[in-house]
Amino acid sequence: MGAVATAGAGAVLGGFAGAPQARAEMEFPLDRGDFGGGGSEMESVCRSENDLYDCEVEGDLPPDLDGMFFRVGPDPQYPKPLQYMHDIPFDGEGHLSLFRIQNGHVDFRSRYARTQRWKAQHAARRSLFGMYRNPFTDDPSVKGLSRGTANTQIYFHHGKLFAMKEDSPPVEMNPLTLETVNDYYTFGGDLKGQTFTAHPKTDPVTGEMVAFGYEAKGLASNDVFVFSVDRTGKVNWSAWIKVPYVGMIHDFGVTQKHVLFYVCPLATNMTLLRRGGPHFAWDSTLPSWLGVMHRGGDGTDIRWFEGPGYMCTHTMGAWADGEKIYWDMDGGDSNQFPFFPQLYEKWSPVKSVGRVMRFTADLNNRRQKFYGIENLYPGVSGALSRQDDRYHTVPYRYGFLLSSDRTGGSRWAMFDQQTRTARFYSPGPDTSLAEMCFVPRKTGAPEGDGYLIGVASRRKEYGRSDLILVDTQHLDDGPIATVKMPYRVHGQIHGFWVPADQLTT
Ligand code: V55
Ligand code: FE
Repeated sequence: MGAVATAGAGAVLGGFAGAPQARAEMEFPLDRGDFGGGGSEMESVCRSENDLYDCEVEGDLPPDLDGMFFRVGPDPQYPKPLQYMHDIPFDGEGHLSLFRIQNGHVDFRSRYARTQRWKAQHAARRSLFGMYRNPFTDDPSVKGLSRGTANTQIYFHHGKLFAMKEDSPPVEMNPLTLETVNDYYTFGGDLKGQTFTAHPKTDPVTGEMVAFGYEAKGLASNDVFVFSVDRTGKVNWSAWIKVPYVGMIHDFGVTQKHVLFYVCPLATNMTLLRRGGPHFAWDSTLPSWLGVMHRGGDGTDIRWFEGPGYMCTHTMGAWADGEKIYWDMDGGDSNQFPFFPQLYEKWSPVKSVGRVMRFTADLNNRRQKFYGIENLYPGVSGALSRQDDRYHTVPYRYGFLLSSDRTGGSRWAMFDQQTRTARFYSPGPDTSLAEMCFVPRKTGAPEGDGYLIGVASRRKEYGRSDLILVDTQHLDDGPIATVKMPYRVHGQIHGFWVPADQLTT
């Protein structure tokens, strides 16, 4: 996935002029940096939906491991019209895969989410949607359809599996067949906003799922809808808040008592949108804001703490001690998504390096204006923080990060927040790792006791994929099992593990 090099605001804003254009025939661009590029070339788009019953397994899968590992990522269904060929990699249609693990066997399946957008393009046999989150660039025929691609994360709650994109409501999928059940899920009509995050959180005490959506009253609106859903799927609390400025709010934090928002300078840019560009641009003149509100309230209590213009995307964990909140995220000093334009300066790879940060704010301190910042592991860089998902909203001990070593090789890091130490699984130089998920060893296993699961790409084999399982007690020993795929599976953003016993309870 190529990055668009940008010079300054003028060059950037000038670059996206033009209206959508119909094309008579479908040609796949050869340059993989172009949207939908590469066509049939290795390491380019995938597009093929696959079933593989009884995958080849090297090593031993734990015989009692029973569950589903889901992943999803953008996989362009069709190349874009020429003037949108340089769309960003986040705009491909959501392609899901499922590794069903049971009795030491693995069955693989992959399917596109049949979103409204996918169905319209399928019927037309071409791309109908223009730039990333830019409705001004769409073919007139798709007016009124959801633009959602369902390409970012999978989540499971009240017996339902959702595929999500933060600009639209979740898409409900059948967790065993990956058939699309509902292309616009609204929690029985109680999702009052038009959007839904890719990163809901589940409260392990109440079983509630807490979620939000930003730009919830339409394009570039400063409204956020925040709500919770009980174990049966009923919305049991909701509130509206407003953000200090409109920008990407990719993830959020939830404690037993609070909801936390982080607004950072990847700002929604109407000028860019009107000129046919992508949704966001990096505006280094802006600060970041950390908002804290109470769950169960009406949102008027939200308090915003100011901070430097960092870019943070993913929550490792969040909790509260009374009215003092603690929020761990990975983040960099500046823009981490170089394919979004920089308004004022050149993109800096050094400033974008991600570290694990701890943010704090104390609601009982009336004078606190700025949130507290601590760099927890200065020597470890990475992105895509995770935790043992059973510890959302409560104090936690173990965190995970897709890290890179000094040579740029990828590795999985496991942090012990109690001892402030990190351990690693490093696959060696010829493999790149995707984000990992934590899998509890069994129902009720202690925090962090289990496996890390995720996809490895073998660079010397044209990116052929293996699914690997590493024991968290023995990261150094390498995978206990490797599911050897005979091809490269489609790319992913996030993955999600669902234990089989959750399907029936
Ligand atoms: C992210 C991914 C997205 C997106 C916004 O990983 C943020 C962060 C795959 O799409 O639209
Ligand atoms: Fe994410």
